[in-house]
Amino acid sequence: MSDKKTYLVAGSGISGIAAAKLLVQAGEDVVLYDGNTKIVEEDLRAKLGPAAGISIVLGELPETLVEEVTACIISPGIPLRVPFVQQLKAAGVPLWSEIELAYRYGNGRIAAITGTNGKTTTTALTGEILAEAFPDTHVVGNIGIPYTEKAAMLQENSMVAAEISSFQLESIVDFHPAVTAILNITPDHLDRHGSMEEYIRVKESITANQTAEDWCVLNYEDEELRRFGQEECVPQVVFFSSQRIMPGGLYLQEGNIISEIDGEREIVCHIEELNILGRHNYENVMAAVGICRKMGVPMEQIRHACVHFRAVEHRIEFVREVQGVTYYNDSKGTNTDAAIQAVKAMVRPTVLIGGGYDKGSEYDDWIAEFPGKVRLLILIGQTASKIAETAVRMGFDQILYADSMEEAVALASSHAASGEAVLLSPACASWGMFKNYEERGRIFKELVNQL
Ligand code: UMA
Repeated sequence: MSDKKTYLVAGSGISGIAAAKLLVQAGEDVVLYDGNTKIVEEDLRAKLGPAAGISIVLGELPETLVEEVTACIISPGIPLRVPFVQQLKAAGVPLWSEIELAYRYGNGRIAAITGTNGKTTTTALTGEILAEAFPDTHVVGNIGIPYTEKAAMLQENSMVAAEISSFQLESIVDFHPAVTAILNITPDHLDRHGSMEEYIRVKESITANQTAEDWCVLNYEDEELRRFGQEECVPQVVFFSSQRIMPGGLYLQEGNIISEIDGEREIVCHIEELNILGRHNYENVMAAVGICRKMGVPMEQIRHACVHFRAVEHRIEFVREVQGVTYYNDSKGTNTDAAIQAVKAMVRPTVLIGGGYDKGSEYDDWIAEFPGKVRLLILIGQTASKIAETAVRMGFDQILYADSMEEAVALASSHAASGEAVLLSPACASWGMFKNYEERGRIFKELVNQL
């Protein structure tokens, strides 16, 4: 009898395709399943490449199939409450998230990063720091590169920086990173997890298989994470804080990022040496430093990577300095919450370019952050007059209008004085004027680079 197993890969997005390819390469039988009947099977086969010969099931999952399955690899976007998953569970079929599969087939030392906000930036920076010391470094996960896509090439001495979402953590079994980090936990994805308690439990389960030999980096200023670190966390804890001195951990002091890990007080760098802005980003840097110190990177290499790190594209991304004016692209600021972070991060008087597609949002909270930060507002798009009315009602009347991004950048550059900043952070979606926020950000950067 063959010991070949049949794996059901659920979801045919980038996780499912990469998971199916990995299993086929390992010689297993695979059924790729997706609930969406509109998917064209030929398109999937094209994406599967060498795995194109596998069975594909679209729509309803036949009950007979459930009995044949060894394990189901579930894509992060599929909620566990859906009927076919419940059916598999009832039949005792093990459920593995796509990162669990990658962990089982992969090798190397893993740094796994989760949290509600900042995980992409922290993972990207962690990857860059690790790469300074270890040439065989891989950045994977929720950041947009399925972990299973890289699993087969991971060797014993490979380093992995993995961004892990709560969706991916729901179905881990043995996933065991050497170092984990939880950056913060604020309400998000509650529709999926049911309650804040459950969302917290899932996030903290990133440490579930860690032992007292391992490490977990936690934000001391997040009350829940402080409690978790002090009372429950099995691996050894490194705390970071942007608000107070953290003996034995990481903190900010007079603008310096300080590490006291391993009992040695070291200055990582001054925040003005960084190319990313804002308290939340200094927290991301502290987390990445803590992770990489525990992954064995010497401080000099950590420092070098930190001061050369550029923001993830479109997130308070430094573009260029022209005649003493610094330009930032925060096209990812597609809602007021994200745009508020960008305004708060500004350390110079700022000319702000905002406005865009109308999602029915209110702008009061965003404008309330302007005093002491925003000197002039340049408005574009459908929401221009709605934003202007709110601003004027709230006592802010330094407003100009532009019909295009080209005009907005020209206006901004002629009004911004040396020592000031120009920030594109629209608080609105881009639709109507642009295909998506990426296109909006790229056009802004092109115009700034032409100045
Ligand atoms: N599907 C079903 N049944 C369902 C639901 C979905 O069959 O009940 C199918 C859909 O028809 C679709 C497929 O599942 O064909 C999509 O799978 P997916 O949503 O898991 O998408 P992937 O393309 O595999 O991308 C996923 C992550 N997506 C989500 O978590 C929703 C990506 O994160 C991640 O980059 C990628 O794996 C690689 O690891 C995106 C994300 O939005 C960026 N993440 C959330 C966040 O950051 O807040 C968690």
